Amino acid sequence: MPELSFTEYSLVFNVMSLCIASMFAGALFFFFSRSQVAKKYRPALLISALVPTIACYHYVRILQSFSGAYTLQGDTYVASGMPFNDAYRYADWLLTVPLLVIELVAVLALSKSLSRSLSTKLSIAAALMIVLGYPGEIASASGGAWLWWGLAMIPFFYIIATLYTGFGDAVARQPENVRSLFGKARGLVLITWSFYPIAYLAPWLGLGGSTGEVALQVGYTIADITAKVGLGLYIYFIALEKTEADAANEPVAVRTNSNGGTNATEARANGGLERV
Ligand code: RET
Repeated sequence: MPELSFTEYSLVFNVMSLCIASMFAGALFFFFSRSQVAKKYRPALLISALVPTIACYHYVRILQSFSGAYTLQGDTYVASGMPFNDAYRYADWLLTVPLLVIELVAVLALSKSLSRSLSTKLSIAAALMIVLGYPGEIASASGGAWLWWGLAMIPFFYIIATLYTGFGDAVARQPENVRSLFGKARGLVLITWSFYPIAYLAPWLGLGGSTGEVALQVGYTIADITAKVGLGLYIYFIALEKTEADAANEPVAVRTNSNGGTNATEARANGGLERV
């Protein structure tokens, strides 16, 4: 572990701490938002809540491992001798990256067969990408790192290509607002996910030392918040739009309630028609 100045150490520590708070808040928000959307979109929001829950736990461990790897000497943080355990990140990604692609498919509520085939293909590719990347992350020679990087890039491109071309006309058939939100969610995946394979190579491209270490830790952490909570927010807005669109397309039976209002909104939030 390279020596870190007080400011560098604090930056990494505080960004990881911010990440724990964001993941916790995101998990709560997505979990309790399920009641705002129709039943068929709730699994997508539940997965959006599980992802930051898993990450929140792992970031507690990552932060603990990071602070244990350093000890303060004068005004500089030096290696304590305890290794920083990068495996927590990979364990987190192995669980959450497949779930992220599944939530993106789930929120569209496509036909069962298309939904199942897309989720299976994408989640297997996502897990494979992480498994293939790990040996390179801990490699001590650049040859090994490049080899595993190259292998992990195959499922990476497959996932991006499938997100852009593998949905057939299922995306085109969505209401306009949903199409636009889905396009942005896909763009967010493309941009945030592209950061990881670039950051991975940083130590082998000459960005070493304390600047490299701080950039890598801060970069991964911010990318994780955006990829998990940011994508979850898109999923939430897509689910809300689809709930509204479904309700607008159905002949909603309206009943006047005791307050003189109607139950249409409640009926929609519950997944469609309320028969009266
Ligand atoms: C690795 C290894 C090198 C090649 C590639 C990689 C891709 C990693 C990605 C990780 C995404 C993580 C996310 C986390 C969410 O919080 C494994 C670094 C392609 C794309 C989205």
